[in-house]
Amino acid sequence: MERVRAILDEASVMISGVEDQRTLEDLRVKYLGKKGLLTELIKYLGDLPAAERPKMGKAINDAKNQIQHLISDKQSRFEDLSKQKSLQKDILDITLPGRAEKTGKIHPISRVMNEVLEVFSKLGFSIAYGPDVETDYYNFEALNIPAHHPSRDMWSTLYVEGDVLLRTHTSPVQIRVMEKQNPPLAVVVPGRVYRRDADVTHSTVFHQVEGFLVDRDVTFGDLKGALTSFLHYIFGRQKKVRFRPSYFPFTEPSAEVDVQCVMCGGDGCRICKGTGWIEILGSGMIDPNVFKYVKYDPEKFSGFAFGLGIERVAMLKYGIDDIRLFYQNDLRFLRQF
Ligand code: FA5
Repeated sequence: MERVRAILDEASVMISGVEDQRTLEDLRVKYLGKKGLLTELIKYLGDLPAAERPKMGKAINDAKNQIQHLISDKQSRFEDLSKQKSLQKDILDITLPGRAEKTGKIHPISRVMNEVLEVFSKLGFSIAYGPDVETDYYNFEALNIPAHHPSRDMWSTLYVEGDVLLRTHTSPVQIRVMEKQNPPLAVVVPGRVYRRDADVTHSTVFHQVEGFLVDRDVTFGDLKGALTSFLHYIFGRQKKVRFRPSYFPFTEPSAEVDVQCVMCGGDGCRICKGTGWIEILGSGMIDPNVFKYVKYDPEKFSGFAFGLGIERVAMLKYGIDDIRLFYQNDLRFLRQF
């Protein structure tokens, strides 16, 4: 019995002094394990007189329970401690401001394109589309530009193969629509076009919106009226614009429209090549020869057409001095719109 008490006393002192899990486990094995001190004592029970065995057995069991109790206590204290430590380490400050999600923006070219289409749809125009890969016939021939004609030089054309090319303007869609529909019609055509062209105001791939209106008694006054309303919508009434006589094989008479250069306010700079103006569109009264290709009677019908450069409009609207910025996808640039 003394030995039991001595083991219990020693275990109590040892367990209360333990500071880590591993030593605690060692102590459990030492006192309660299969070969532990108390388990060893049980082996000697058989040597005792039968009358003393129950008393002794109970004393060993009680000692075992007490030691188990001390170990469990210590164990749960260790667990609390490590929980506290990890809470301190992984502290979550719910008062910190959150990280804002970066949201996408509509690209300035799409934005201007949508705005232009919206203005023309308010003026009663419907929308049509045509292919980027075109034939010589639609891009040139049916627009009154025969193969031998020097005006082909106006469009630095990228050919795919033979008579197949990347359209140099949206004008071929005029022919495609007029082949299928009879006047009266008022249509706009948004699309990508391609030319072997590149500098601060010229891109190899750029966007145009074609517009055309055919009816009886359409005059140059109608063209000027429609385009002036459009320009006022887009740039405001205070912006200076001018109609300048020009030449296109598929219109007669023809005019180009310039807007005062935003970079220099009209004084002349590298963007406007010293002229003070930036050209945004070509236009004119549809040439009667074009009507012959689509079997419209030029005696009955007349019409106007125009082709607008979207990048140029965006440059003027937002004061952008290099067309290439639109295609570089630099987020610092794109986030400003
Ligand atoms: C044409 O493409 C004619 N099809 C326009 C037209 C349509 C005239 C209907 C009459 C009737 P032009 O080559 O000038 O014309 O181009 C029209 C507009 O596209 C220009 O005013 C300019 O704003 C824009 N543009 C032309 N080349 C480029 C380029 N390389 N990069 C960006 N914009 C360009």
